[in-house]
Amino acid sequence: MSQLKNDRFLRALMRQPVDTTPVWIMRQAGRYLPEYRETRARAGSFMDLCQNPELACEVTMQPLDRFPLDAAILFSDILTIPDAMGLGLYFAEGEGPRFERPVQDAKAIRALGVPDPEDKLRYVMDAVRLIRKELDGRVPLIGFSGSPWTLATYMVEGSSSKDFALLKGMMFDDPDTLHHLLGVLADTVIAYLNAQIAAGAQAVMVFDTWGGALSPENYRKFSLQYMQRIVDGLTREADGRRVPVVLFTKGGAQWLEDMADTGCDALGLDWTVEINEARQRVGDRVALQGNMDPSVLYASPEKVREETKKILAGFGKGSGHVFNLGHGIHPKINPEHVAAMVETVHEEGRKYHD
Ligand code: 1CP
Repeated sequence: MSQLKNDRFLRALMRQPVDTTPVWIMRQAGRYLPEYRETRARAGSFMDLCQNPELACEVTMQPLDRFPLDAAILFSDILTIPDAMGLGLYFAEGEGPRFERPVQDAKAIRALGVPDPEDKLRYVMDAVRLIRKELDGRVPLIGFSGSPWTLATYMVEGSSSKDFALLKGMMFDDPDTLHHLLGVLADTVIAYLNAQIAAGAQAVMVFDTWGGALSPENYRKFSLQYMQRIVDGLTREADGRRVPVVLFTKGGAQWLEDMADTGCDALGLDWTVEINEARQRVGDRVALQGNMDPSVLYASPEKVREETKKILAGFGKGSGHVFNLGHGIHPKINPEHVAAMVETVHEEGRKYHD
């Protein structure tokens, strides 16, 4: 494997010195880019795009060719796991993800097994291998997965949900069945992320998009406990280098200390917490990734620059900050505003590193 030409993302996650603050963007390959829409139209469905390693590699590279980003993220989706478990993922036009066979009772849940990542999810590993080749050491590649709790919301509800009625009903009435599901998912995520690392992922991120919908007690029991199992089960070194693990619970700002206690390397932050407060609370235990409100990018480039500077100043001097949005970029954002953000991070970021 070739040497990394730009490793400031990995160094910042390890809180090692960097020349300037690294930046990448959640959902950086996606519908706000005309070149993504073009490839997506050529692929057919969203799943056709994910399952074709050449096309997945092409869209992974698109944002890097436009902006000087410091990391690439595998183009895929968190819902490849339930699809590989047999739930039948599909995307109805303009409606988001759906499952043909959601798992809504103990019988369906007890029948689930852990899929072999090099079999049913081989297309993901092939994409990782191809992207690493194509990157040729330009920047590191991030692998990812959903958290067990977040995957369970889609698997039980059968689609996106606002209130998680079925899943939360199960949580209170039949917690043993839910714990069984979450246990199978944790084992699956460990195997899946370790396979991504073996295939070439140089950092991994766990997206707990819906953990913030839980009470503190139930967050610990039904989401954090399983992310802890994942952190404990992951390969933490590859090619003689640490493979950092980033945990992100959207709406989880009140639990940052507990998340840091898992032994992960970094926390993703949404924009509901001040980054300086988050830094004080976690101290030097973990690095922080975030946390600009994605809606800032609707404003003028001047305003985008101003808000970007505020986040950099909020974290302050020293390593341990990876600039990002607090959640995925929206499809209607003008790519020129993104360019203003990325440029400002690199220029202004120098002030905070010796
Ligand atoms: O039509 C299209 O092109 C589909 C839009 C789309 C895209 C671009 C979906 C469907 N997934 C993705 C890619 C994707 N999803 C990435 C790619 C890599 C990159 O960042 O460039 C990643 C990391 C994800 C992760 C993902 N998918 C999450 C976790 C992160 C988050 O944003 O909270 C979740 C919850 C999903 C489920 C999903 N897949 C797609 C959509 C529209 C959704 C969200 C549905 C919902 O809101 O409930």
